[in-house]
Amino acid sequence: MSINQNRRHFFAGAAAATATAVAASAVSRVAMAALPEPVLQARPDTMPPLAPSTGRPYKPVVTLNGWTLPWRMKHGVKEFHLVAEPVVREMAPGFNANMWGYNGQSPGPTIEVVEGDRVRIFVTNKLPERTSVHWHGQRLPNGMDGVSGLTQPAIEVGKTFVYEFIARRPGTFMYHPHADEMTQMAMGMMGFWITHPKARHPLIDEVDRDFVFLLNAYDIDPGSMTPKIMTMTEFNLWSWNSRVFPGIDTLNVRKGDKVRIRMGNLTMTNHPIHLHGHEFVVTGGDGGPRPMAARWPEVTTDVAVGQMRQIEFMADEEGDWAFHCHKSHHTMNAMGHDVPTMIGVDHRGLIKKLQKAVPDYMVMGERGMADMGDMEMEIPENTAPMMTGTGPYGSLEMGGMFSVLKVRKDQRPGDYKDPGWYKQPTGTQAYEWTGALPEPARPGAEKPNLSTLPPGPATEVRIRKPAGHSGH
Ligand SMILES: [Cu+2]
Repeated sequence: MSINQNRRHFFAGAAAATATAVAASAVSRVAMAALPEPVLQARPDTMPPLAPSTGRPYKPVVTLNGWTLPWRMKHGVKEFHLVAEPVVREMAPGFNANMWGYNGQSPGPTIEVVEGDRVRIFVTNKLPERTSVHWHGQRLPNGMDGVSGLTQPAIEVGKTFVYEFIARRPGTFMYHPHADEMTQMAMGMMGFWITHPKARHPLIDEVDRDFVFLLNAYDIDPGSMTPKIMTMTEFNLWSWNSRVFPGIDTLNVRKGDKVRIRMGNLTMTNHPIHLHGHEFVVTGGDGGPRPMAARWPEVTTDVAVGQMRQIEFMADEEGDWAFHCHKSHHTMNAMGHDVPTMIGVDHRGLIKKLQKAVPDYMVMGERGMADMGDMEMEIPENTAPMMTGTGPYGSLEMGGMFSVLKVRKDQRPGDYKDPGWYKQPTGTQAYEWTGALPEPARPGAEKPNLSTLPPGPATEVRIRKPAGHSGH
């Protein structure tokens, strides 16, 4: 089947899914009462933590640009209802994407339970194709592992399946389909899962703030809305919870808070996540909490494909601290790949000639890429600017996997509101030197005398510059 035929089926399927949604509402109320009513979320904002109303108490997490799924307690079982369906996700203000997700958003809602809870999850498939849900990292009966074809038949379009197991070990987990995975994850189907410890755990500290998000990536051409599902490695949007900077909310904390950040990587490459101004320790991963002897201070931790990492630190330095992936092309939004390096090339004469033919023509990268930050160049509608976001001192020249940890002494406990930009106290900020500049001393005297060196073999050196970014 050609790609074009696939795409046609894809959209025909989407129409079929809408028809299914209408049909579902015709099901009798009695039949529907057997299932918890699915809760949908329309907004991409960071929702306040969801305090547990029933069951064992715990301190809830905060999902960056996301939310936690409410449950109902039925005869001592926590019941959740996930609906797999097409959604429109706002990836950044002014930039929407057609995705697949759960309960109105991509990623799906975070599921929070307590160690020892019996959990029942209803999964309704409103996608145009079959699916399943795999509970990544959990101890559970084999038949609940959600691998379609291996541990269960796939959930066909319009069907609802039930997963049920006891959350046996506390930790940081995620969920995603194990059916047509490349398509369904490229379309945004994934979510976070936290199992809180049932009592004080020697390796799990209590924290004041506990943030969670998934690392994900999409390939959406500038000006279009639907991810290219045939893409395997060459993604052009690097996101946290399907948001790109400046669409990613800041992490707002009180000075002196103990902070935990949990991340899971469902992209197809690794991400060295870097925090400014503080050292953190990696306190756990997919396999559970780390033994104390395996914890040491870091400022960057690499999160490999399919891994979860939880980091913890004391937020004891006030300010606005950058928090981002350290692969520099992951802090940029969609762009063309085949751009030569133009630094130092003076093409003023050429531009004039070109602008006669193409009035809007603009050269990229003559003084680096910083011009892209406050670019006036026209971009297609529904496109996230490549490097953007404005701080108190101008353009940040960032996109993609970038956010800010805001540490304030007057941020109230439990308050997650953005406190605005930090005002550096007088005398604590880099400033312009306006005095005289002395000639720098150059090490000219130590230059080797080339004429006294023995002649080397005559070798022709060819420099081949890398083209494209394969292998990142
Ligand atoms: Cu990255």
